[in-house]
Amino acid sequence: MVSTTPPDPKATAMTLLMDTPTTALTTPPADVTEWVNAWSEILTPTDIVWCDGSARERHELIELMQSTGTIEALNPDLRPYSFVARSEPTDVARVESRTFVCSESEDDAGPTNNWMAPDAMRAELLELSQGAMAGRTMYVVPFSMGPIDSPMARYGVQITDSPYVVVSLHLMVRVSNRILNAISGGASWVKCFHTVGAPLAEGEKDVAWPCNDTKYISHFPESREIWSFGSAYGGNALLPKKAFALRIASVMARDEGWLAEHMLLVRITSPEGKRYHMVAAFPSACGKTNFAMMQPSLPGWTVETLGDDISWLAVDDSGNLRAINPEAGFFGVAPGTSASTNPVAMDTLWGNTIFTNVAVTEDGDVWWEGMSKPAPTGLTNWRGEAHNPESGDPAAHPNARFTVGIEQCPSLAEDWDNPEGVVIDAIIFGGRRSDTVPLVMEARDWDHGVYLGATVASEKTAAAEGTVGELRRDPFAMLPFAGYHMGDYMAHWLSIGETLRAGGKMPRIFQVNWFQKDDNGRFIWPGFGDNIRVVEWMVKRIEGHVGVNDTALGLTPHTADIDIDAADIDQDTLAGLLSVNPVKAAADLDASSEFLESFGSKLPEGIRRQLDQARAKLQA
Ligand code: GTP
Ligand code: SPV
Ligand code: MN
Repeated sequence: MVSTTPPDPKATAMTLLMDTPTTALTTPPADVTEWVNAWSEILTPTDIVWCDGSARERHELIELMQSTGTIEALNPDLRPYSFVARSEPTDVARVESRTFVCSESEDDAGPTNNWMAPDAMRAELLELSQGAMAGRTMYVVPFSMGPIDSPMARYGVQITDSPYVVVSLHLMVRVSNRILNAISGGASWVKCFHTVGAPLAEGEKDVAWPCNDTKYISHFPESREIWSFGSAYGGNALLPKKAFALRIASVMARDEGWLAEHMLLVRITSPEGKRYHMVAAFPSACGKTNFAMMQPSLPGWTVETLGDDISWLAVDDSGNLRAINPEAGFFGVAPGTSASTNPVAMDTLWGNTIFTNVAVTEDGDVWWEGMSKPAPTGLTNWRGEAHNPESGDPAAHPNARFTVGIEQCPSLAEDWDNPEGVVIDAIIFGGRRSDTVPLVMEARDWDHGVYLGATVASEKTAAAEGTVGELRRDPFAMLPFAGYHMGDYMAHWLSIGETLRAGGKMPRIFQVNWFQKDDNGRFIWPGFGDNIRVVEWMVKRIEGHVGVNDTALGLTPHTADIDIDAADIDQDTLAGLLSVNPVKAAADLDASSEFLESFGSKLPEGIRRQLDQARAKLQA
């Protein structure tokens, strides 16, 4: 390994920051510079670049990545200024088995997180990181989660040796050197260290997707730090997203009295012109982006996009629950996205988009399973080889993704980056369940709603490593993302309910399941734009226009109250989707109960009470 002396970071900063259109920053904050210098001594990068978030910087990195083969330009006539990246086949999704919450006490991480003592983890990663950036540039990326200067925004700085990560961050979050000024002014910031862990010897030729077989995605909740080693993919490497905005932010939220959630955020407008704001938590690859961009099939309804993956929620001075989207772009699932399922996403992806692990057509455009039928001939698959349709392998990786700025989304709400956020009328929980969970239910009250969130289970998807289709408990769709003990997390949700109750402004809580299947394995509910029919029912409930059936699981609709006019489904089928099978429900309750009881004394009394009530109701 070759060790080089990086240039004085301040001098580097001076020259690069001259270009910035955002601020005339003179000197980076001393604490950031100190942190950068300390890491650079360990990592021994060739040079250090302080990023400003400008279009020019992005352009230069895109040029660089084309020259190294990390990205390839698509046909500019079909997909202007858009690129495809192909990852190493070993680096295609979040690696939950290598994701750690390193709280001081193991008990704080809880049974659902991998834990290692912070000192031991630091020692291990420091050893791995010696010279890890040799031959590479270290980029210093200052970013804001949430509108800069919003009371709900939080700042961070990511160091990384991956230009792919820097460009992705440009598209997905607010990267700007204005944040360094805010930090100089005393704002706190989260330290995000990332390396692909692939040092280059002198003269060694780089590969298109450098990464390391050894991976660690480590979180230090007490010191608000993230150390990520070995992967360049998604949530493993784009640290502001899952690592910061969920794992570290959930700890900040616990300490400061708010919520950091794996939730989309939308504005629904009824034909009467009345607006409702809703958040929905579904596990990875279970429909958040699609819901957030819904084109309602019921006339007169509109859905405006505010966020598609993460929401930060807080009770304001008037007692309302408010939400912002801390991100500024999408890292969305490509397979299944089409002009019929999600035309808004297809429009959003017109250009300026980085696609990762998709297939490429003969004429240089993108393709993935579900985009069109039949598949075009002459595809290049996600590994860069000629696609063989006979092989049975997909042309695009099942977790292929698009990275694009939110401003390109045609359904984006005009005020999406209002620093005040929006007042939430309804919270929705959901999962991917072939059976057992009805199409929609309403919670009896807040605590029952928290119980519905706590008992979400979902069939696994390709968004993380593991067996696709296997059912797992995924409370609040936060199993891989809660930065502290899941039992304490549930207690925190119950306590937010108490605060809301004091102000008398309780959002409704619902549970949905778009994914029930028939005996042939086909989805029964039409889904996508037809999901508005379920949302319309929620609005009727909010307005007090319709009654419910009080079932053992929760409040379900009268079949006649869900408008299926002109939808591809009949009343009997709908009745089936809304029904509760007591035998399956009892088995599910047993599984939930076993999972929740594993929290021992950390399981809040409020959740245990709900479990007892559910059991009593099922036996009645
Ligand atoms: P992450 O980005 O991983 O958090 O995923 P997500 O929750 O945003 O999921 P997304 O909306 O990208 O959908 C994932 C997959 O589910 C895609 O293949 C969609 O086509 C499919 N999907 C989304 N909504 C529906 C629906 O209502 N019905 C059915 N059958 N499939 C859906
Ligand atoms: C998810 O898995 O929920 C995602 C993709 O949104 S990633 O950013 O990789 O976590
Ligand atoms: Mn997600």
